[in-house]
Amino acid sequence: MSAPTFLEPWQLRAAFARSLSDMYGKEVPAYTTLLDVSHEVNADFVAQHGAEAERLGSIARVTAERHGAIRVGTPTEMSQVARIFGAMGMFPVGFYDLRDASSSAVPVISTAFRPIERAELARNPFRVFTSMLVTADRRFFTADLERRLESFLGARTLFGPELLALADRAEADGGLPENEAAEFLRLATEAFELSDEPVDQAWYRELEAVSAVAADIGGIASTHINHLTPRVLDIDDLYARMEARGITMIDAVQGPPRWAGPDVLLRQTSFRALAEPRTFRTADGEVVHDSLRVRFGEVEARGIALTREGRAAYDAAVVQIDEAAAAARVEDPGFTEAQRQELARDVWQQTFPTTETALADQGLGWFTYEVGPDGSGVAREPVVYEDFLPRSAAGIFQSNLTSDGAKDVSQEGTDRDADWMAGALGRALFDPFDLYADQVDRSLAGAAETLGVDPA
Ligand code: OOG
Ligand code: NI
Repeated sequence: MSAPTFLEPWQLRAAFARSLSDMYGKEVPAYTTLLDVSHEVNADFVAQHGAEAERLGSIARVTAERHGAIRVGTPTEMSQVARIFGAMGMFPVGFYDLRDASSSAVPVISTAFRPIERAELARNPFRVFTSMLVTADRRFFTADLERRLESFLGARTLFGPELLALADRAEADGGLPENEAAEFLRLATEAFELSDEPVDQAWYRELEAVSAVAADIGGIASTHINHLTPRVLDIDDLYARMEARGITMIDAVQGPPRWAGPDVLLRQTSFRALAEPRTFRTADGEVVHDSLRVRFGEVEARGIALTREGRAAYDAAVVQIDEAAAAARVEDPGFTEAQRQELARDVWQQTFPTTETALADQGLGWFTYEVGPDGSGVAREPVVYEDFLPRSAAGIFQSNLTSDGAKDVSQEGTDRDADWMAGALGRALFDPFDLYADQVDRSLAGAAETLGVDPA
């Protein structure tokens, strides 16, 4: 008899990504169409570009690659999520404050759970953008509404004791035996299914008037995966193919424009999923069937990670593009999205160099250095961006909302920062720039050792 198999964190992570993907495909059929089209795009891209296509991740990695998005209500729920993902070798990276990133009402702060080691990322880079409601923010919630929200959230259980116990055990033991692993994965997947429990209609509508995101998080007694995003090697090709299939995409790809130089950071686009059935309980106890549009389909293309300097240049370019587009719109109210993209490309050309070599030489992008197998020659490899962009995230939240909600700008917002988030999580919050720098340093040290030279 063979010894029972033991699943390591990365195996739990890969299996969980697959299990969520199967579940989400059943719940949101358009997601399956998106996966089909993504596979076509990637296969064609690899056929056209050969080995060059795999510089930012092997095709095996890219094919399995997904990010998910979930939303919770309280620091306690956030810390439980951290335990579940901790079991899968996923750790909180980065702090995103989406309350100010847009004019619409998105009363959340977020982090992303993901693997942090290079080898772990190569095995399976599954990441989950995780947002939590800021119920204390007076621009969104009155003291009375905050109190009722807290009491509603405090009374619900998103993750049962059995799931959390298995998560803790996996994290402590570095994995789980086969049977426990199967149970852990089943319970974890189930925790993110869309529930068909009737929703208190008055409560849901009251929160929705403030923010659709607040209603989605705090109006129901369970949580669900909001979207699951595959990665493609050519997002413009994907966009065109989805439209050709009759699926209407949002009117732009978010993030950097398409241009002739190296792709950096993250480009994303999405489409609205069909309305899903939801059961409500009215004030007089009647159960009514209605539908809700909350979830959607999203897809992304990943580029080279930028250094702090590169990122500052990116942020400045975004502001410059916005200002120029706003001015152009005043001048000509018929200013189109195509014209805006043209403008973005111009700003881009003035900001970023057109070659990877220049991106490396100017210290704008991260690159690792590998000594060739014969000990001669050092190859420079781009580091792929593993994180998110606050502005695109806010855009993704927003483009799929049915109403803007109501934000009282006369009120002061509540201070929230990375330290506060680490406290809520009950564990260290990693800084993405430190992680990229670390990857690069290690590659330099390794290369220096192989060559027998001083890394400095
Ligand atoms: C998360 C939105 C952010 C992304 O890809 O930027 C996100 C959400 O809708 O909960 O997933
Ligand atoms: Ni997303």
